[in-house]
Amino acid sequence: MAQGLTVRAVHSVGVEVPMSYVLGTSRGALTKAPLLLIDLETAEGITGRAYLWCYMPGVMPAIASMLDALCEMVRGDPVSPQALWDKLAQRFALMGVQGIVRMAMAGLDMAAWDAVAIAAGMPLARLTGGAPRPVLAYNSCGLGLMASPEAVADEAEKLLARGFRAVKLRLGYPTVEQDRAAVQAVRRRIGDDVALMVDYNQALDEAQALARGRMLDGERIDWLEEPIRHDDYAGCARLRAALKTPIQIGENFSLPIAMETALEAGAATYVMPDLERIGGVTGWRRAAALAATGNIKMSSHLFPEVSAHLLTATPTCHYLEYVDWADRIVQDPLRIVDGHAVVPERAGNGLIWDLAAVERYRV
Ligand code: SMN
Ligand code: MG
Repeated sequence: MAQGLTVRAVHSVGVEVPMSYVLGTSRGALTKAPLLLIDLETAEGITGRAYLWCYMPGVMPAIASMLDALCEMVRGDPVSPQALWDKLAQRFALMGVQGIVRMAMAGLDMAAWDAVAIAAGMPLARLTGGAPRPVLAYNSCGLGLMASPEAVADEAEKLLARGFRAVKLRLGYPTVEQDRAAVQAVRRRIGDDVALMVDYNQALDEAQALARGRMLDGERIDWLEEPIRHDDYAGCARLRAALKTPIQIGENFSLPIAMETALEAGAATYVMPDLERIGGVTGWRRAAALAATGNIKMSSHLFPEVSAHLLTATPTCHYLEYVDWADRIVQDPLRIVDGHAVVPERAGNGLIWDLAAVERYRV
């Protein structure tokens, strides 16, 4: 029997975890994962957990302090994620539910859903209308911009361990020929049966995106991700009309309203919302409904542990983006078998901190 829960306290700890592969993006190289670990304590003794990916370690204290401010506003309230979201959105209406306000709210929301699932004795998948099952994943741990196409191909081959049948290559080299060389080197190495996605992280203008997209149209690419500015939906729609390769956007959708606007503009063949930008589990569920209505395939961005649960309840479920960045600080890292994520049967989202590791990587 599920208990009613009330918010008692929110604690957060920043860690910087070494990444197993350096990730060179068109927007800079990532070598360590700055994660803010969140514990939502309830008066009933159940603790909900979540983490935020903070992009740079310097902003973690600001997000932690934002979480403290949120906690002050909802201390003693029922742990009802929608009601907590609505109350905080109302309180922050003048400032705007954007940037780190929205990240902190999303982190609190994910932790609140975890607490509710634990209280209900169910995995988050089941609580949200899905069920634990293998979720098709692509290995996104590496394949950044590198010094030579052969180095990229070597890494692509390593990423096929554990049965992965899909990988994502970061592009945005200075020239179209270098992009093509990286794609062709990877394709030669992984063979024809492995799906290959590419991600520009918004590096191109529309004319460049058209030229590189035409090149990619000849290379059997499964999706072309964020070729141009993430919020240029008209530009994305024009690229989508001009190119054969599917256009993937969504990691930068700020709340479900942005996804709704993008879909209305015809900007995306596929979507891939990010839990800390779309509005936590609460925002994800609305995004999943929009994708279902539009019959648009939906993947996840980062946060594979929580996203895997939610994808089982997402009608147009496509791919889980798999990264191993939280593996070193959790007791049971998300398992991959045969290229699929194994959604744990344990109650909640499955995140339990390895406290010794948290101490080791604490900042
Ligand atoms: C990405 C963006 C930000 C951090 C890590 C990775 C990339 C992705 O755009 O889609 O994985
Ligand atoms: Mg991306």
